[in-house]
Amino acid sequence: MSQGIEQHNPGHSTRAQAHPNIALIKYWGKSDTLMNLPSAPSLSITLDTLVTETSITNASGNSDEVWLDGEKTIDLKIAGWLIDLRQRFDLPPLEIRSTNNFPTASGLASSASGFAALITAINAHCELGLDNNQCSIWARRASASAARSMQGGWATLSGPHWHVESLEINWPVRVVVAITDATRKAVSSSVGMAQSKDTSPYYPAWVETTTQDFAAATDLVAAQDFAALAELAEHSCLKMHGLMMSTQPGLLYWKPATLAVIHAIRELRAEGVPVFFTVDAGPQVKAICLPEAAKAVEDKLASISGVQQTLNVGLGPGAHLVTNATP
Ligand code: 2P0
Repeated sequence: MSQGIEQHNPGHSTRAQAHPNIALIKYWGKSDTLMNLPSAPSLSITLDTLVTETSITNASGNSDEVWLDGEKTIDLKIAGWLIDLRQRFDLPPLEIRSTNNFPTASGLASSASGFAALITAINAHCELGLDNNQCSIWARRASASAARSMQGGWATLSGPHWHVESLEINWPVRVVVAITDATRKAVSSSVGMAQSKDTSPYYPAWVETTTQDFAAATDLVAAQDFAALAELAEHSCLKMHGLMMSTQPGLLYWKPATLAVIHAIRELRAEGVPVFFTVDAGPQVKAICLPEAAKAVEDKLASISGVQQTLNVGLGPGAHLVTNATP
């Protein structure tokens, strides 16, 4: 499967795009840090509008160059992942340029879209011959949530193979993102997960019940049972944040406005609006709603003090190539 460096045209550039995904049944914790295997399955929706675009060219020098949002960067996670990839494939030094049209590392799943776009672009550029499942396994080794961004729409990541699978359902929900603080989070997900596993007394119960939640949620999505999915997804989210808060030192990703938005969403649902919330490892709130409710949800969340910006997005495609131009 190894590809010779001499096959790569130095001027050739390959671009790929991928979108963040939002987990409704959450992933938090690993059973194997070397292969980055989650300790429990997760279920997600891949978004449109928010996008990572990554371009790959052969580097002019002898080492990789990584540019994130226009700044030359040394990214240890990318560097370590490339070492693993080179144990399997013969890659030339690469110039990697990646841009996000949304805040990086603030709970909007930039590592998910980032690594999904990266493996998609490298796979094509270096002719690795990986299929979508294999790409999702390489994406997962970098960031488990990245495996899910290989797939569009409703997707799952579960054992024993731990590659992405599509739920093969056309259920076009909308997601209103309420941004309350766009600065980088203080504790990365990988570090936080390890701390939770090592220190939280709730961790075994989290793993056991998330596996049950996942099975129930796949059935609810197949039945398009929004009301029951709303209750289960909020439970998964709050249970994950309970686990985070019970970690030592406690992981508290919320801002005051995060809680205000959660309460507003619960009030809307009590009034009959089909909407529920989820929150990841950051202070933003994602309100998942049926399409007819999206405008009212966005208007309500935008009016809350501390909400800096709202985004109203739909479901998007999996990672894909943009172009394969040779200048
Ligand atoms: C998720 N998160 O299921 C959960 C919910 C954040 C909270 O997956 O360690 O960047 O690189 O595998 O995938 C974010 O964690 O973690 C994440 P690693 P990742 O979306």
